[in-house]
Amino acid sequence: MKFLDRFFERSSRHVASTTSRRNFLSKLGSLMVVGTAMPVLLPIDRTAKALAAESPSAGDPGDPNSCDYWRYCSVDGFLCSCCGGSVTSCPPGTEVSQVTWIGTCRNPADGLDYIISYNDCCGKHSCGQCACTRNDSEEPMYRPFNNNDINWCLGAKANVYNCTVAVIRGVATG
Ligand code: ABN
Repeated sequence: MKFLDRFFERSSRHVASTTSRRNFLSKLGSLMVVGTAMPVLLPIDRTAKALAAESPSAGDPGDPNSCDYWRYCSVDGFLCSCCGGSVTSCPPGTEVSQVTWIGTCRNPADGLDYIISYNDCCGKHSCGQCACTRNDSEEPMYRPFNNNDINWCLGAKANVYNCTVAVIRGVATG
């Protein structure tokens, strides 16, 4: 019986100490501190912001069929939006290259810099429409890692180049 008394006393004390108002407030305080530190400590997924910029709206100004469209700041090739595809999708019958050229373009709507990948669409002869050569931050061919005059279809199943898409991959920070 003494054992049971002690057991129930201890459990009741434990429940009382862990459910007190002070304990609740201290836990809430800890959570708040951790919550404010989280964005600084953890890598943040900014895909939502990037996807918001994907939707054609006031947040994505300009004409995707024009070389002047903000996402094409570092493009070199035929725009898929003029070739039966769109700014983000390849024309039917072509496949997207997995190896690609990456640029950083400023969206005039929100002033943010976005990481854009310029994937080539492969498997059909050159589209020939809307040829664009903007090349922000591009460097000469003797620095191949910083040059975008490259047929990325050479890394795909079908090596024939058709056109280029411009896909937002994220928001550039720092
Ligand atoms: N990345 C566009 C491209 C394709 C073929 C040749 C030059 C540039």
